[in-house]
Amino acid sequence: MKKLFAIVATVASLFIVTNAFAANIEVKDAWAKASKGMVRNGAAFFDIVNHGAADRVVAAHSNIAERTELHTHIMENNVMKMREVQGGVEVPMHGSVHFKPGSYHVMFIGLNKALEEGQKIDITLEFEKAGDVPVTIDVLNTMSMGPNGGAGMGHGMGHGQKQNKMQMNSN
Ligand SMILES: [Cu+2]
Repeated sequence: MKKLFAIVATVASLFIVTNAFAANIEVKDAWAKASKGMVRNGAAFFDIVNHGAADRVVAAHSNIAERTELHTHIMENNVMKMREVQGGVEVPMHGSVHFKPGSYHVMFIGLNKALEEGQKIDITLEFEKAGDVPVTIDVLNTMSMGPNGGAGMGHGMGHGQKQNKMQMNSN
């Protein structure tokens, strides 16, 4: 009984320090960039940590935009393009996946309203095994490179103003 209590206390404390903890999946440091000007698209980034067997993110859902999609960036003929991810994103056993600018991201297409700095957004990530995992996203200022100041990030290719230069095939 004492052991059970210890486990419950540990799980409860995890709820406080992370955005989401469902089964073996933990989603943390979730953030999005505040909208700039008339841009009606946005993107969210986070780290997914898997404490169990291999799983897969198969979809993202929100009610803040017309469409919420899993995207990645690929280089094609030296042009950076955004693509909707086909078949989901694998999260390896006891591994992690980083959704970050220039790589995997959750894409909001046709935002209902501009994302404001300081705002919090609730979305759901759908996993093959863990099911629906709620994620709370912090909207940071337009200059932000993320909650950790962009440490370890690539060349900073993001969204916002660069949006219209990218080609999308998700229609
Ligand atoms: Cu995108």
